Amino acid sequence: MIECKNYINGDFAGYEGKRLEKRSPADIREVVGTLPQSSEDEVNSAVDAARGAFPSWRALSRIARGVYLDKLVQILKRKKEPLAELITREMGKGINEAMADVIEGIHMVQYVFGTSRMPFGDVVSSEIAEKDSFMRRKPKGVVAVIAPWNFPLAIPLWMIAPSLAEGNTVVFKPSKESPCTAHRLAECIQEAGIPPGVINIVYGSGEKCGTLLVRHPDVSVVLFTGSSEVGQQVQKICAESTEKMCACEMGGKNAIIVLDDADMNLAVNAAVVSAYKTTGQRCTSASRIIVHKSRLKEFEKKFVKMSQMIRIGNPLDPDVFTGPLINEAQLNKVLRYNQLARDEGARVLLDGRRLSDGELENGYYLSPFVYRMTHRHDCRVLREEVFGPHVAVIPVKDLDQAIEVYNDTDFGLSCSVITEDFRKAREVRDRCEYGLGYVNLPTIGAEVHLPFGGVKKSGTGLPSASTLIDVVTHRTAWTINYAREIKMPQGMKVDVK
Ligand code: UN1
Repeated sequence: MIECKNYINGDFAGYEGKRLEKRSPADIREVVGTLPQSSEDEVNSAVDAARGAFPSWRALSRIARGVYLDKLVQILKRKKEPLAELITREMGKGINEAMADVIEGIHMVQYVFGTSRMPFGDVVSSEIAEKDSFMRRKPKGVVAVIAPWNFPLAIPLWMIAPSLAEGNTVVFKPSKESPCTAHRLAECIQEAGIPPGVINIVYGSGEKCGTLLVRHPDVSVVLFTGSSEVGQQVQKICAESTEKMCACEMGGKNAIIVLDDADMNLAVNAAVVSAYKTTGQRCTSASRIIVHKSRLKEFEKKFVKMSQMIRIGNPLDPDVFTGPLINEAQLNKVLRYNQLARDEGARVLLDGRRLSDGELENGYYLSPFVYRMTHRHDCRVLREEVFGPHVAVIPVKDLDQAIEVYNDTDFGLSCSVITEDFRKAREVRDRCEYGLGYVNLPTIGAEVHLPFGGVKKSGTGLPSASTLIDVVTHRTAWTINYAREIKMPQGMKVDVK
């Protein structure tokens, strides 16, 4: 059992108040850890610590900051196995996926460490030969990181590592559903010798602790990954201040488009992976499969068969494909959407229900719900994010209709097309609205050196992962004159008359 403690100014802080319990979604009898519910004073001390550490951290060379990140990577690599096991126990995804989460986090820190020896600006030409101009990046200050539970290590590190490398300091608030991984990360940060105050961690609810952080006048940037509803609130609060910047990664209603020439085995495999990995609880998960009508029967038959075959159970068992949902509320939400699909006219191909036999009795397990539905703009289940094993198969008559159906949601995160025809793939590339596009692949599985982020309600247009560097830095112009006189651009005269 892990007693999570706020990590402020390099120390694990004491806490007198009532602790929340974090139980395993695979077996709610297991208490994985407990966490504090931070008070306003505690949040303020974390921000003060970050603000206090900012001048000396930014004054280090980028390479010196990178060296700390390299130390962190060495420690994370050594602790890969226990971290992955903890992630699985804490939030219920399969052990292989939990390991991929750890590896993705490590990749981000490695990537950022590598960039510490890369140029961090541009040399820019001037109209005046005697002038040198530069674009130089400067850190913004204190970055608040508010991260979700579905990637307890990778997503925080996507946001923390680039922020630190660029010279910012950080206050990180993990989700109540994944505090223990954050606590272990704090231990790794301490062991890496990252100076006190450079990164601080506070636990608590989004409503209280998250809001306090977002509102705090000393926070310069908010990096948020979570639901669209909360993301919109974060944006509103930040808009009240003139300089506070936020980058929000939010939901998705992602789809795979299966065209008439698709390799069917590939299509079905991509659909199963996209729909059921992490129990459909990735923002990149696919809950819509848009299928050309000439291949509909064949796709449905194979997809339903595979959906019945997947092993659902204890996520620590490496042979299990799909673990539990994160909590009871989420399980009930998925069941409500299953019912809504029926009410909205779905033809149910595979009924999803709560699984409670044997060892599943004490967890939040659900079997896949698969249905066929003709696309209608007013159909809520085809437009709203569900976050669970809930999949619509939507028949279309041609490529144009597939693209139209794909775009008819408020989201635009991840899109995949299964085709052998490069011309059709190009149409999808150019006409579908997404941040992550794939051909002959699942909608999940992005890599850190690419931009990660969507359009419409999926994001604020400031992608994270490698491109987060643009969000946590201010690009400044720096111009030097080497002439003995003032020479102006745009033909401006300087002789004083
Ligand atoms: C998320 O679900 O918020 O592309 C992130 C993927 C992962 C990241 C998902 N690399 O599925």
